[in-house]
Amino acid sequence: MGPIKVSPMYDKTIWAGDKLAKIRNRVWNGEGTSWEISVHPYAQSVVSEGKHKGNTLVSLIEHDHDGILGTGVTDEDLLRCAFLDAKDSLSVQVHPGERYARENENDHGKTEAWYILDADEGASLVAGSDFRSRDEIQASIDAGTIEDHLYRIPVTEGDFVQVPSGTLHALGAGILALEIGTNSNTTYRFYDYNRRDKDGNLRPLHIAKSLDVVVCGQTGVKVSTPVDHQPKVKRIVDFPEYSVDLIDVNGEYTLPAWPASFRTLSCVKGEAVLTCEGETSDLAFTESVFLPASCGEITVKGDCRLLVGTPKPRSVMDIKEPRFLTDFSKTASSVTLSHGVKKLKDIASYYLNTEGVDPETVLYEVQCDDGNPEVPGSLSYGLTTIYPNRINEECPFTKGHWHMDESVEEVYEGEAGTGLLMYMNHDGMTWCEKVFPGSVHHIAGTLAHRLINTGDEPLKVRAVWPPSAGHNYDEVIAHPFGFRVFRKGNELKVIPHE
Ligand code: M6P
Ligand code: ZN
Repeated sequence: MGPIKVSPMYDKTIWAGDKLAKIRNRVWNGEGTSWEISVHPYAQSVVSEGKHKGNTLVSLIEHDHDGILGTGVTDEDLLRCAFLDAKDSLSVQVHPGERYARENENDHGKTEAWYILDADEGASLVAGSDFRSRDEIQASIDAGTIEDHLYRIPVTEGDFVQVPSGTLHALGAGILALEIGTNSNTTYRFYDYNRRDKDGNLRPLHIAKSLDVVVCGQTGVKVSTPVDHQPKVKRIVDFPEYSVDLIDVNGEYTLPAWPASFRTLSCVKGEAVLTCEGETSDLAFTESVFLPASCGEITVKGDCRLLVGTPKPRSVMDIKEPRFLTDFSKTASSVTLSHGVKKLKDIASYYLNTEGVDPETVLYEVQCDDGNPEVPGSLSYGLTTIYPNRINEECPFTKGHWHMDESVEEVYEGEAGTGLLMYMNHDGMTWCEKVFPGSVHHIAGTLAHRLINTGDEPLKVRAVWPPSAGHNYDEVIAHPFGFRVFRKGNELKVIPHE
């Protein structure tokens, strides 16, 4: 069996935009959503071409469950593709997970991922909040300060935003997004900007249920994949429920068969010609097709970007690779890691005498899996490497900092080389701990901290800290650490900071 084409089903919404209608050259009457592929009772896709034309996808499944969905694939594994075309912001909302939806709504849970096809300049969306508890949310509702707590993510074409069930979220104004999500139509509207529809009515809110299902501290994750027309295959979304692979085709690509389950295939840039089992069909820009489990391999021709949604049947436990390795090489293409480099010229004023030393000398670098500074409990994991340079005998060091939030601690762990971890309290009292492979340092939030390489090898130190701590460098500039550390030959020489 080949790809199955179905007809889109449109819904009017108060926030609707006409970007999709313009792309599709159709008359627009305020439709903001389009269910592209769905077997949900709310909107059941009907086959639009071929010998099954006129039948619902559901009826095909009833006749040939294993051939269409795959053996062992059940109702709760199904996926839905839909467009959201927003001229105005959607309500701030939250979807239940599977367990709650089953027990309370006779529906499935909703986890979703948005691919941004088009976004107006400066567009952003909401995916998460800094609320730490339901009590905090309730207090903010009472005080009318919800908007101050929402976590906004700027987006542009090619961005993916992952929104697991339980995340407070709202697609923003000026965005056309394709949503690939689980098979659900349960939305709890939490906040609607007090806006009224054309008849002057507020839309109903579902605050109690929202509070039941919201997962505080859960934020959406953005992965940017700018359109560069270079052929590639990347797994961008890897939820427990399903994955989404991005496939950029420029020329020809063979999409292998996947007999384990059905898949969804969407064209989000350009257009493609698909050949499967000797039959050829077009896949237009913004079109999605359903690939039954029995679908053979597909040859794709064109200059296009495709998204493939693949369910992970819940009866099978998923065992994944770790996201990245200690050398910061990534095992999943959707992981973003940061890398900062400090040269002498960036921090020359911290040293006693930089004369004769090349300002381009790299003193240290920090590789990091950055947490989210807007989420109080989020963690960053970094590796600092300080190279064994001497700045006129002064040992190289990190800038050193206090945390902006001094209630926040940090842990360092020595991995290679030898050095010192210098501490300073608010009285200017300065002391050190030795750092060597295997040394562990639990840093109090009330102390400034700086690493110093006193050895002949790179000093490598791992660090774990909440990025919400912030870095206070100014205080260290105003009141420097009490000592400078030099090395003359094999001797350490410590002099008080003037
Ligand atoms: C560690 C952590 C980071 C810090 C880095 C470099 O990896 O403590 O927060 O940024 O060291 O230190 P600094 O910012 O003081 O130069
Ligand atoms: Zn720190």
